[in-house]
Amino acid sequence: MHKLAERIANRDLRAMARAITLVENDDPEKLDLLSDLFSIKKQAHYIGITGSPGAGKSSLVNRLLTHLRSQGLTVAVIAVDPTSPFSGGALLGDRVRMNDHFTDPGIYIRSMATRGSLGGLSRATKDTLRICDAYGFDVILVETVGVGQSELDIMKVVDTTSVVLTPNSGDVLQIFKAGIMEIADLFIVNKADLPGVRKLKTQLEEFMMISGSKGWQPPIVETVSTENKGIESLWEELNRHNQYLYETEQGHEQRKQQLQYEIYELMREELWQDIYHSIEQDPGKQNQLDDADADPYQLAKAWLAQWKQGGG
Ligand SMILES: Nc1nc2c(ncn2[C@@H]2O[C@H](COP(=O)(O)OP(=O)(O)OP(=O)(O)O)[C@@H](O)[C@H]2O)c(=O)[nH]1
Ligand SMILES: [Mg+2]
Repeated sequence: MHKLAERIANRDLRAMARAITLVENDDPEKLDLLSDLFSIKKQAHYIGITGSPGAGKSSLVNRLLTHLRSQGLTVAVIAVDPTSPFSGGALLGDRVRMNDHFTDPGIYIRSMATRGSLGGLSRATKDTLRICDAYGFDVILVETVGVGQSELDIMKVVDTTSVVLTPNSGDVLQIFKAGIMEIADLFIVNKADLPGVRKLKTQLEEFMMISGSKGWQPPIVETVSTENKGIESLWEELNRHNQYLYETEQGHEQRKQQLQYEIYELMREELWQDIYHSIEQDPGKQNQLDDADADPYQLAKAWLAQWKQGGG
């Protein structure tokens, strides 16, 4: 077993942080380490929380943390900011709010950085979830800012995707356009203390009808995170979805598809790494790029053929 995996199995927090960095940096040992960790993971509940900037995601995460800790559950929070190459920015703001939790060993908070990882941010996020799972966290929350394509990809790696909306924000249309409607397992109407809740819910229901059903009817939960309202119902619904995933035929089917998607992604990444490095290390190929009239179709075909010949 990989040294780091052994240490993580023994609940060494620094080893866990080290493993996450290794994943972010596309270390060659990555797959071996992750495979070892996979064998000791417990099956934590991976929960994604996405939504427009300022919708109240961090406040909700904060409230959920307190609620889950009161039930004796341990929680890891992964903050992902796809718009920033280094991340950090979003977390800095969150740090202030999540301060009360920093000394609690049952809580781990970390922001994800891309650092040009070839596998992309969603891949690194999934691996990070697995690492936290192997360490033994019961629940892992992934907070991501925005409702675009990168958030969509990140949400594909969690078990339960929750989308935070606020009244009178125009969020619904944006979410619908981005295709997030189809993958949402739960809608959180936060800031339910503000006017326009009923209208928002009606809109949501209409869009859900257009988007069609996937066997699971996404519930709509109202919360006021500033007043700690609706957090218990939110947790109940999140749990209900987890049960759906593990205890129903459709849930099983959904997990199977997710597994297949993951294997394809891993294979794609490995393959691409291999091709990429073989090209980068070949000065002849770099020279070919100097030709202003270089035909990209021909070159792609030729380089691929050479890579295959080279035992790729
Ligand atoms: N009225 C009201 N304000 C809220 C509620 N929840 C959060 N807020 C406020 O909304 C603002 C944004 O909250 P955050 O939790 O930082 O939102 P966020 O979605 O994490 O924001 P980003 O990470 O920047 O995208 C803060 O000023 C909160 O106090 C709520 O239920 N009602
Ligand atoms: Mg936030």
